[in-house]
Amino acid sequence: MIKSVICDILGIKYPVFQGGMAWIADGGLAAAVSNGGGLGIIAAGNAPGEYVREQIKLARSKTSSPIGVNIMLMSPFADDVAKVVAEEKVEVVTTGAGNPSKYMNDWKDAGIKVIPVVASVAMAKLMTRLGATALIAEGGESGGHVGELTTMVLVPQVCDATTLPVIAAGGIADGRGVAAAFMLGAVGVQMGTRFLSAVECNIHPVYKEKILKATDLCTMVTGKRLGHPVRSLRTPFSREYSKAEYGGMPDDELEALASGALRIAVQEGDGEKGCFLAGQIASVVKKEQPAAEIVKEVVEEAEPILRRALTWVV
Ligand code: TUI
Repeated sequence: MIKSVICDILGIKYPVFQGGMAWIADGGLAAAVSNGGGLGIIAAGNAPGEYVREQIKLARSKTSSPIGVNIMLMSPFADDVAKVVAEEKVEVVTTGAGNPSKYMNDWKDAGIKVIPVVASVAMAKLMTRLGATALIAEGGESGGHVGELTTMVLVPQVCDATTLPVIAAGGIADGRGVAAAFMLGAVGVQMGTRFLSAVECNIHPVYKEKILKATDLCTMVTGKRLGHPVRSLRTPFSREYSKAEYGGMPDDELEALASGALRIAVQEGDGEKGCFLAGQIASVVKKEQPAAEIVKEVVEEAEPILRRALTWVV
């Protein structure tokens, strides 16, 4: 049994968070993960506050365990969602793709535990100073919005820069990743790509199939030119976007090309027009299974790996 300080702080059984994947992580998935002893997280993505309120209520109707909401800070509705999470008093708020400083006091006043995603040491130090509960150090192996650094180098440097508990994310999808995260100083993990295969993950069957068939080199990063690098599966869409990006397409046309592509992947499974966000570890995701089973399995796999590592210490 692996238990860490983050389990005690949040009142969860296993130190496993489910990443707040935009358009994907709804109240149903979050509740399934929380019922399995992890921390289920509803993704606000680009949705308005009332959508998030509905999903919080849905999750609450399915679980009495703690849940989280992820706020994507580039969203035009970020202020709106920030208010809703305080009103609904969710146990945990995670943030991504930006700096949540302006919301921290309101959330803390509402008794919410704030766990920002950081992609640099500077952001880790700032969030520590502003009173975050813990930090998620997410490396660029992850799907979706990515920073510059890999998990391997980010996690130890963030651990050195903060006294807060650190959750590792990016490139973790099984027990080996969990064990490695603990070796780097983390006290928990966040996984996104692995939960795409969950029974309770409501994505188009084509999306799930693409994840189960993925190989090591099947993702790429687009969007660097506009300052929003995003990792997704190599598809006709991502290749076309990349060509346009490096071929000098004007910014507004480039943005129009991307708009709606996440929704199209998730809801329509359209391999031509969809943007299928996925991390570099997708190929270790082998089968569809209940979310609760995923949570338990990765932790149980990690335990003998950590024990075996110690046998090499003489
Ligand atoms: O947020 C994510 N991953 C995401 S968000 C998303 S939705 C989206 N839609 C369209 C365009 C772009 C995104 C899909 N995937 N991960 C957490 C994360 N946050 N990774 C890296 C960061 C990050 C980066 C910079 C956090 C803070 C930061 O600070 C910059 C600053 O403001 O100083």
